[in-house]
Amino acid sequence: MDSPFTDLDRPPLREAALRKALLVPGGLWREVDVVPETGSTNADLARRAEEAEGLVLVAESQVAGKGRLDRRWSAPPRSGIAMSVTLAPTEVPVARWGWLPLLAGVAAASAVSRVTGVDARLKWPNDLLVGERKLAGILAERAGAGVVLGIGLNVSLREEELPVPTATSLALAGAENTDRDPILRALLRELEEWYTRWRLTGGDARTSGLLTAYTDACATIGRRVRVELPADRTLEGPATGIDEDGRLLVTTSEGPTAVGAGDVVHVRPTAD
Ligand code: BT5
Repeated sequence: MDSPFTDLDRPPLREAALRKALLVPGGLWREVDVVPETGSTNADLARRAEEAEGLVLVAESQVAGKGRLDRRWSAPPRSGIAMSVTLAPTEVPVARWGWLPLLAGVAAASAVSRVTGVDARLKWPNDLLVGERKLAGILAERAGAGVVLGIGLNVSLREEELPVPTATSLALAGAENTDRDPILRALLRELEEWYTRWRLTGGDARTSGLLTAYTDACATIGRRVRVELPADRTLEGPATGIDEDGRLLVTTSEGPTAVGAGDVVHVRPTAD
């Protein structure tokens, strides 16, 4: 399975073509590297966070892929996209940086829909779902003066390869196209477009159009949810929207409460 030639359905990414398409004058992306294997692309870029924004690192295989809160992200080599980028929106107040993982979700859902025809919904804060199953996860971590934003997207995984039964892949969701090169290109272009728009408004989700785009794609808003917080605390009630800092608004018996991604262990829909 480890040779690039044994699985013809999983050709390697074409680094030179990706660079040619993405590294354009005046663009956000400054460097695009594709490595055959690493521990975690987020960890690698966190070590280089002070260098510049616009660094892109993609791994064909991750052996210590990170989720949030010490959880793991795992997928077979070349079965998906494991990518991180550095961003430093210094003109945006830090409180609003909570929008970055949400922004990445909007960009990823839009790229996936355009290239593969698969309609993914967003589960606040950071998951792309098809039905109730997870197609992609996003991890934003503060590093240096900015943020490392990582995205893991399942592309060609077969049912028996899924790391957890709650996962899915583009192939399993009936994608028209499972070629990773155009998916990755679209993902980085959408990310650049949304990031630039958001940043130019000083991180204003309303005027940048991000709030509307997120709300339209979000499967969490309008549902009753149970939010698990650290130390066994929970909140329960209808999720009614997202505030200006990207926090989920939940109406509990004590009134409206805003929950930040950093506070959450799990958000689950509950039966009414
Ligand atoms: C996430 O965490 O969903 C964020 C995942 C971010 C992964 C990317 S890959 C590139 C970059 N470099 C990294 O090291 N990380 C980022 P969380 O919400 O905590 O979800 C983690 C949970 O998702 C795990 O505990 C599993 O239950 C499940 N999971 C693991 N691998 C999965 C997969 N391939 N597909 C779907 N679910 C998965």
